[in-house]
Amino acid sequence: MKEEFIDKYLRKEHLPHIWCAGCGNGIIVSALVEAIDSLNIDKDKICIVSGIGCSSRAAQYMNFDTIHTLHGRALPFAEGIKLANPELEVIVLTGDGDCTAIGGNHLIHGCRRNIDLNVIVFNNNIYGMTGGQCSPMTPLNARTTTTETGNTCRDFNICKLTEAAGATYIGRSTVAHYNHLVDMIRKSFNNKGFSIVEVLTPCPVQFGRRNSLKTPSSMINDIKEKVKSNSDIYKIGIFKNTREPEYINEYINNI
Ligand SMILES: Cc1ncc(C[n+]2csc(CCOP(=O)(O)OP(=O)(O)O)c2C)c(N)n1
Ligand code: SF4
Repeated sequence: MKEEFIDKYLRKEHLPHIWCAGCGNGIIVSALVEAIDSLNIDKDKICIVSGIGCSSRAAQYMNFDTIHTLHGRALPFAEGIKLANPELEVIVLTGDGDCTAIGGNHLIHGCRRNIDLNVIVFNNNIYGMTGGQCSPMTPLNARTTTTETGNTCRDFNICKLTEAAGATYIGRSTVAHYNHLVDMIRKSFNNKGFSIVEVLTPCPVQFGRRNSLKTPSSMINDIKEKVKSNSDIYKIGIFKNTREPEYINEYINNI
């Protein structure tokens, strides 16, 4: 991350961070602050909300108004904050487990309401913080501590899931495509409605070493290969960007 961004956007007193060497989480934080900086958004108009997990720790390191909430509950907290103060840009940082397992119901209803939030899903395909259990976004056949012989369940395609549920900005990028990632996040801020950016990111410690991807570089190469395969679940880009009635506007108009 650029030195000036560390001074401007991070809580240096909370560093060093807890993330393992080769974890992709720091790259996502860097892309997020770069997107915020490029849009010149007033720091006091931003609130960052996270759940629990390695990824959700990001909120603690960021020098904004932040709230590190409960596992799976970042979205209800964020919705409450946005309802109380619609002027705020509310950003949600969440892991694939946090967002689609325990928090999955909040996700689909947040999309259905089209409430104006910016959600960034750190998709490392696993529960990193708690020792590598299977998540709803663990690929078929992948080995985890709860699927030692290979995952027998299909994984969610979160972009399709949120499209069906009603989100109005949907994008996917990866930590191996940094400029693209900054762009996906930057564009999500222009949407007045529920925005979601899925970010494919490596967890070499809990996912990689169980799945023949022991080094961080092999994980990054694997992400690049998956993107090149152009299969539905690894395609990157914007999949939806539409203007539709937003929950708070509708609510206020109906009073
Ligand atoms: C109510 C509740 N259930 C379970 C947990 C334990 N827990 C903490 S983090 C986590 C999973 C984290 O996985 P993910 O959201 O994918 O984030 P990552 O650590 O991979 O970034 C779990 C199950 C908890 N803290 N609270
Ligand atoms: S366990 Fe995985 S997600 Fe958690 S900090 Fe380590 S590499 Fe990152």
